[in-house]
Amino acid sequence: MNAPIRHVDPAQPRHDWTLEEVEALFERPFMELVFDAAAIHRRWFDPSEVQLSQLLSVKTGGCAENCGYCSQSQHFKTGVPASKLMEAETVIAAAAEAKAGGAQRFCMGAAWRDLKDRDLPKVAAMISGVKALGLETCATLGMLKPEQARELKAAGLDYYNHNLDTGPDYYDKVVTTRTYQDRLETLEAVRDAGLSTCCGGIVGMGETRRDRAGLLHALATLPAHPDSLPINDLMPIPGTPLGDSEAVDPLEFVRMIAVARIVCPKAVVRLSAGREHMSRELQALCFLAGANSMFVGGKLLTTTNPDKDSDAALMADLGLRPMSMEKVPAGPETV
Ligand code: SAM
Ligand code: DTB
Ligand code: SF4
Repeated sequence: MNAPIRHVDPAQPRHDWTLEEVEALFERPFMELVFDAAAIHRRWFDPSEVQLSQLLSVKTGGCAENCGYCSQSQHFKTGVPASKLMEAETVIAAAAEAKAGGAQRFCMGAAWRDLKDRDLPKVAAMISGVKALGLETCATLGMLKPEQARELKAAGLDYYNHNLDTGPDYYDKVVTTRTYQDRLETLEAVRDAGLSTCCGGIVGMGETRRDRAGLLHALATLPAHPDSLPINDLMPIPGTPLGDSEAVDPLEFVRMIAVARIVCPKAVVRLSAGREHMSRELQALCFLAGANSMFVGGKLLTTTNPDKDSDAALMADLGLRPMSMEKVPAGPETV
């Protein structure tokens, strides 16, 4: 039967979830789980609103890390050529175009293990320029030192994306050039600088349901819940160790979204990579289960995403509209 949810008000954020409780959510009858997640979603957000983000790879390929899912690692032959950090003006022009196309948030991604101080002035210039366009700003640049996080904040950065990617017990099956603890330390620097955190992970890397619960448990027991929580469905990249991974059952993917919504009720849950191979019906279920953001614009970092017209049609058919930005949580979660 249904495992009881321990708290009095199921929509109030909790930071004391146990792994067993999170696993028990995954085990619930599908309809009950989605219904509860949808109810919690409505408590904190207008369920007809979806935030539209656009990504740009500002520095592609040649990365020193060996993340087994990634097209940009120099450890694997994926055919993605390495390129240098883009000029700030080029990035700002791309952001202006994204805004004109309807994007509300612009995320700049770099294939770096960590941010080098020598690159900071150029990165700060792009952030300031994108912010000045009136877009919400996000960056994902690898590991950060506390001082660097403060400089990014001063430049106008709203969110820093740094994913835990999977549960702690599965992490070293996916990447060995850094540890879970390294990720947690950057997240701490990000929070301490007053930046909002964007932190989630990937399903479809051969992990178990317990590992998926482990990821959401790790996120829900952070000192502050992520403000933005991306759930990526693996885009299998030929040439990477995970290039032949078996696809995850779509209903299991919906469960992941629903449990994320329940354990981090105030987070903007982002339906991230993998929409390209999802049916419209599956995406509709994800929005019902609490997803309220997606990447738009035809391209993610190095892989493809649904085009503008098909997303516009999907939103129209589902009665969804772009999120009014006053409703997006303005700063880091306080506990
Ligand atoms: N280098 C930085 C880092 O790893 O933090 C930023 C860029 S990295 C590409 C950002 C995130 O994209 C990863 O943490 C991972 O969750 C996601 N990602 C990368 N490749 C992916 C793939 N093939 N499928 C799904 N998600 C992917
Ligand atoms: C996140 O969690 N997903 C985005 C964003 N954060 C940076 C990246 C998805 C990348 C998908 C693979 C690619 O395009 O290279
Ligand atoms: Fe580098 Fe990020 Fe790709 Fe890992 S996920 S290889 S850190 S770009």
